[in-house]
Amino acid sequence: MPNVMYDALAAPHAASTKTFLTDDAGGTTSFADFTALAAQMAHALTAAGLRPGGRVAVIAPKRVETLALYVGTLQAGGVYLPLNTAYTAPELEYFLTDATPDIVITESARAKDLQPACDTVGAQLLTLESDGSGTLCASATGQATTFETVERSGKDLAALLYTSGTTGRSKGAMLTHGNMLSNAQALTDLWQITAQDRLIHALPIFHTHGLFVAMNTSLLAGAQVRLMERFDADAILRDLPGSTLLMGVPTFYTRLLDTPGFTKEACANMRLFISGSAPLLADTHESFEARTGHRILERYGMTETNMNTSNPYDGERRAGTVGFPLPGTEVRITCPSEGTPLGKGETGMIEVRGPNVFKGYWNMPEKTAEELRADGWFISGDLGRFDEDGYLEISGRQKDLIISGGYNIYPKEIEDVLNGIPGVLESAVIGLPDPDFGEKVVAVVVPEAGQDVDQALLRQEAARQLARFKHPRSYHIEDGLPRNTMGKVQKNVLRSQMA
Ligand code: MCA
Ligand code: AMP
Repeated sequence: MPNVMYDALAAPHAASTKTFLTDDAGGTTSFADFTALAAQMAHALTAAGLRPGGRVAVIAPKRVETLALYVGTLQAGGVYLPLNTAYTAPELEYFLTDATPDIVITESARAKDLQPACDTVGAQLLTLESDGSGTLCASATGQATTFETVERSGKDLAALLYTSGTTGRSKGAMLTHGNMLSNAQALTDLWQITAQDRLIHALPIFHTHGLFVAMNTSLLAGAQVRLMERFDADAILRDLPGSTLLMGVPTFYTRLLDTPGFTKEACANMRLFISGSAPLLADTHESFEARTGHRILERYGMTETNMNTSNPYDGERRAGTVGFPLPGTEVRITCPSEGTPLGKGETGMIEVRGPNVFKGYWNMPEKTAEELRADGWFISGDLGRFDEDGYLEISGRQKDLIISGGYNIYPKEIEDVLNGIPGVLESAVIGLPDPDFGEKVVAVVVPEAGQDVDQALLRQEAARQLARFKHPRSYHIEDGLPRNTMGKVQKNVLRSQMA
């Protein structure tokens, strides 16, 4: 049966004995073994009750089996829903009850916490441990290594990815087979990824960057992937000579620049370094070139759209810009309040239209209507302008968002937690510059009149409810927050005060 993503990404490799994945322990998996494992995963999922269009929620370690689970989900007609392994139980409970998956895959250590939500939505819970054992693999092992692919057209959902909302609740971005394949094709062509490439993969596999940008392009091109459990500059240094490609967030590049031994010679075999998910400082760009002789290629994307723009492969990679719209994708600048297109060189809202743009937010028609225009333009929430040569510069964000080490953090979510603590009148969470993570989270808390707020309590409550990367790195107790005449908190004023 035709299945858009599976047919392009996995089926062509079913008989290939070439190495696809190499892991930290030196284990290798060929393309053929990978597609066989994906088929076994598809059987295991179906046996556990996955229906075409059903969601498979995955909170699992970065392993070959997890990637096979992704491809197996697509093959079985399911919708892949990856979730950050750092999320706390209350965070995960929200995603599971909102997405109502057929299947939830997680480590057994989390099973007890997640079982009630699974029971509520009628999901089957299977386990996948960091050593590859667990009930999922136990079920997969005995299954056939081929699977009758479930039909999926370009319009069918392939993935559901949550992205936090500026007004609190996270929104599930519905991505179709057509969205994902068109983007993978555009990037593979543009970045000239081929079967001769070997990608160093040190990103997490629960976000667009590490899963779709990195894995979909590699599968499409038949490239090899060196799968690292996490970012480790020394491990990358060891793998550079046998590799050609690295995709990372700016923190990867600043950390590599801080690593002795990261030299031109060490990078001699490398073809391309790609950066995204957060702004790459022009300074980092220049230092990187001076050190390695390579100009980092910066691109720009979003969960809702996959990638939108990229600096050129051939031609000038301009620091401080995210390049040109991808072939097939349109980008325009509009007036943030009126939505009308602005003139050349003017700064405004970045809007995106094309085959990469998602179908809408899961169960949130009003939110979808607010951000996705009827004629297909998606309102990104990022502000920018095209320079005189057509390179897109991102100048800021209209959405209240902090990007720390490539992870998006919505201040509102943290403020809601802090405001719920007894004795807290109100709070404001801001991002301040950080040399390692780009931005760091800082909380300003105003106690109720006559009350003392215990910082230990603030930390404790943040730890209970929020993933570690969202925790404020410092708390400041103040008598009040700066406001404009409309009563709105002036976060720009707070940022300069706190800086
Ligand atoms: C880890 N910590 C963090 C972060 N990562 N805190 C804030 N921001 C972070 N990004 C916490 C750890 O829990 C730890 O807490 C402490 O900070 C220091 O951890 P460290 O060991 O230094 O961190 P790490 O494990 O080396 O991770 C840093 C990292 C990682 C490699 C930059 O965060 C990472 O892989 N980021 C990539 C995120 C990503 O893939 N984003 C793409 C989203 P403690 O000290 O208490 O233990 S997709 C996207 O944005 C769009 C679509 C796009 O365009 O790509
Ligand atoms: P996410 O919600 O995780 O999809 O993150 C998407 C956001 O990351 C975008 O809306 C931008 O604000 C930001 N982003 C991604 N790539 C870049 C980049 N190269 N430069 C600046 N910001 C970026």
